[in-house]
Amino acid sequence: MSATIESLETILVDIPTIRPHKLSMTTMGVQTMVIVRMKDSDGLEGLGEATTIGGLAYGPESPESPESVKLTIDTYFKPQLIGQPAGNINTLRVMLGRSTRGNSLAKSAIETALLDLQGKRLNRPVSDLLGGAVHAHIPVLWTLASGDTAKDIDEALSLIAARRHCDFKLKIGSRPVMDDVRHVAAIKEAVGDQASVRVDVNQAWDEATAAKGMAELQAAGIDLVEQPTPMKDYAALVRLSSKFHLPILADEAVADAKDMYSLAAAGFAGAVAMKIAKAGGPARALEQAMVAQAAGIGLYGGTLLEGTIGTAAALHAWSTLETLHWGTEMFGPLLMKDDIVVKPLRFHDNGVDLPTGAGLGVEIDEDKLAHYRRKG
Ligand code: MUC
Ligand code: MG
Repeated sequence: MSATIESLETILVDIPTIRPHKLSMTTMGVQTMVIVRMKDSDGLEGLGEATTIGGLAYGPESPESPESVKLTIDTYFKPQLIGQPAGNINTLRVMLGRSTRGNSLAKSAIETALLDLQGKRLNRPVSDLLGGAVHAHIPVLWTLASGDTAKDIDEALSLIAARRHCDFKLKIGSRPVMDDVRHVAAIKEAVGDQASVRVDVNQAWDEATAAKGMAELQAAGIDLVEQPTPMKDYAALVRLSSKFHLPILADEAVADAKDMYSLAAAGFAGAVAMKIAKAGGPARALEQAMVAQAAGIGLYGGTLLEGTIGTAAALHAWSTLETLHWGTEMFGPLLMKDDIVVKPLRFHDNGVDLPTGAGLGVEIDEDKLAHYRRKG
């Protein structure tokens, strides 16, 4: 008889960011992670994580907050999962999918914990469970979002010199469009050809503003524009993607494989930010990748600024893809002042190493977890 799920604990962890992280909809000073600890009847433990950005500020129309992810798992998922065989991840996924609409963040944390547990049981890395890693070192960009042009330039130049990152994403959309264009153009001018500079508007522009903004950004040498217009407005994304040779990266618009199919079928050309949190887990995110590949849409490994556990889970998934056309943004752990794992991920040479070892290859530092877990 295979091992069964014996316990499931969810823990809210708050870690301050190294500097304010300014997006069009919120400024982050702290990141909250929901850590899942799932134990089986053999005494093995699987880890999972869910994050979002700025409480309820980010994402879809029925967003999940860290607190509501914890409640969903504790109240609705845990009673279904306890006592079930831990080894058949698809059966458990179908069960949760039937009982619960949406809630992709909570589902992603559970799928991650199940994969970690399975990997530990089989003594194989999670990437092997997903078909095997094609890459052991994965490119990672950095987001410049201090809100101050001069600070962003200093940050970019020192990261280029350290060979920590050579691609940068700028968070724009909270200011008038020409203010943003001047900010972006100054950074591109300062880094020149040493770096690829992209922007993320996080849905802040209407279509006319986006057309003006994209024309200016194209002239300034920007490489990619992420989610310029509201997520549901597929027609605007399609029109803008055919108007400019500056490519668009669909982020909030596309959560999973079905969304990817709809946007591609509507005529979108460009790229997609895959996120395990949007899709409902690492395996689900890879389903989306297959649809995007079939439609000729470029792949990019996205983040909801997960800590090391969630970042490692996504890296195992992205490592199985032959081509990540736009690299990844799996820098979440670097934005936080501290970590709750024994061995942090190794970021070097403009990327990160895929963790090795069984499961995710990540171990909790119990003292750090006790220190940062939310009290009361
Ligand atoms: C987003 O919308 O892409 C990813 C990197 C970052 O700085 O914010 C996130 C969310
Ligand atoms: Mg984005």
